[in-house]
Amino acid sequence: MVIEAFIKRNQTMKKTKQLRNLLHSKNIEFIMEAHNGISAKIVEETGFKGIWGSGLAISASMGVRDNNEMSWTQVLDILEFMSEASSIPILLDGDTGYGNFNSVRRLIKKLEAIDVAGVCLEDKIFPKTNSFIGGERQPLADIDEFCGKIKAGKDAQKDDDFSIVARVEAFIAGWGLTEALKRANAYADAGADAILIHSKLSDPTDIFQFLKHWDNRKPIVIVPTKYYKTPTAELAEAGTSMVIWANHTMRSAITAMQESTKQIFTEQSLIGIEPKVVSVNEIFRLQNAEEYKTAEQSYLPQDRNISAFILAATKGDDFGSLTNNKPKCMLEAFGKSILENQIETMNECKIRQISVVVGYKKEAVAIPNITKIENEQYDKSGILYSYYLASKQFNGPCILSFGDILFKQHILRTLLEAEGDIVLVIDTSWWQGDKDRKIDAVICSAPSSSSYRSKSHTPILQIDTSIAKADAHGEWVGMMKFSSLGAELFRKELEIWRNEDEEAFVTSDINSFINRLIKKGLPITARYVHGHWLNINSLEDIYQISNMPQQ
Ligand code: SPV
Ligand code: MG
Repeated sequence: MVIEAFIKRNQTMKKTKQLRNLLHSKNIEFIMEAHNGISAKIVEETGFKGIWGSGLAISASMGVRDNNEMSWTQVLDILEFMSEASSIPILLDGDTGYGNFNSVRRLIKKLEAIDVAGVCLEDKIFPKTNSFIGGERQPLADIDEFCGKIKAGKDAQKDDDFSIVARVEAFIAGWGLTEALKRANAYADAGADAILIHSKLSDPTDIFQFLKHWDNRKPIVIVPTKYYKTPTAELAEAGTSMVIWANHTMRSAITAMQESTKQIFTEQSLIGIEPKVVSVNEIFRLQNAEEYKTAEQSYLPQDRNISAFILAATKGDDFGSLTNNKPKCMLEAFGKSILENQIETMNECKIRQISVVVGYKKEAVAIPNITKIENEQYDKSGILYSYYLASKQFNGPCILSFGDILFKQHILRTLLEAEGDIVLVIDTSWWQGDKDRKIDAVICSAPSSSSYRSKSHTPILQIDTSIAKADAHGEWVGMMKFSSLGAELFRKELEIWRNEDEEAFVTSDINSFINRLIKKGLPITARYVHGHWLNINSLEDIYQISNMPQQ
């Protein structure tokens, strides 16, 4: 909670200001190494208030040496990802500034453009070598020349809060306290915002000597990589303002990568490694994949991501022994099951994400590339309960369809193109109406019209099997479409009803629920079609299909 509150507060404060506050904080502060976008994010999530853009770790992550083998613009490319991935300030390890005073000016201009809060410049000669590799042989920069870089940098920055930390390498290069202090003072005079005093000793003698003689005119930053055994309290006590944990994100990543690859290599299997590594979902979380999903819904044409739910949990009452071993959706029609016919049509309309609510003889629904949603209560509940189970998986716009209907592709296309949040396909052909069975008749605000100017969708006023034929405008085919909003409204209303009256809810049919939504004022509309679909309800229907001439 504390970390979350901190992150939230920081998101509103300029990164340059955040770094400045850290440098001038009354307490000792800590910044942590990162070397790419994901490590920057991890450092921030952990709770650190700042990031060290380590030259060593960034070059190592690219598989090259800490000798300015990466060009400075290549470093900037990485840094831009790091900056984008985090809202805490980054202090870049800018080595020697990658050249002379003019390079520093250009560098700072570019750093400000990608919201990097500060740069640390070290008083060595370009191209540099890491301080822990033969440091005593490394030449130091001329003091005046280095001061010129600092001045040029300070003059170049547009944001007053951008920080330049001057790094004194005197101890690294084998010089003593006098040289270190001389340089630190000169750099402070030149305008440096803080001094980084570095040491490669495994004890903090040099650093403590320096701090003892430093008059606190500028904050002091240290990198205790080699004298790591010194308790932090002692570092604070000695007058350190900021500690850089300079390379441990990279080093721990290397440990983990070496161990994991070795294990997979020797075991030739992933079984042993799986419990030791984060899930792929954790990668998605760090990448903020969730936001992408939401954005897709706002900005992509909705139909492109439409999913489908087919309600196929029931046995069907009128099929005799045909449904002894399978639900009616698996009965054959035109050489394949009803369900496969439907799925094929959906696939042809580019709907790939298809879920089927199964119940009776669910194992018989053996179709590849579908997701099964199990309705354990298929024999105790009404069809609404299958809708309810489907609604729990709603994620954006979707088609819902009965599992016992066949329809031509153009009907589905018409529905996909229809406007509206909750749209039902309503047939006006009545060709099935001659049969002696109840149909899901609907009354709309207007009948279907062939006029060019007629509206493509018409509000539905009522749906019921008891509506007299003379009053009805058509028959619901059993298919409907939801926009993201429609799906969300539908899902919420199902939940509300369930909470209100569980018993009625569980046994309800879908028509009662649609009428309830209409009464509540939800926008439910009809998309009229004319024929070219089939509802398979009985043995007679199956018989008709088998004898139906192809036209
Ligand atoms: C870095 O992290 O690249 C540093 C610190 O400059 S050190 O490696 O200690 O020189
Ligand atoms: Mg470095």
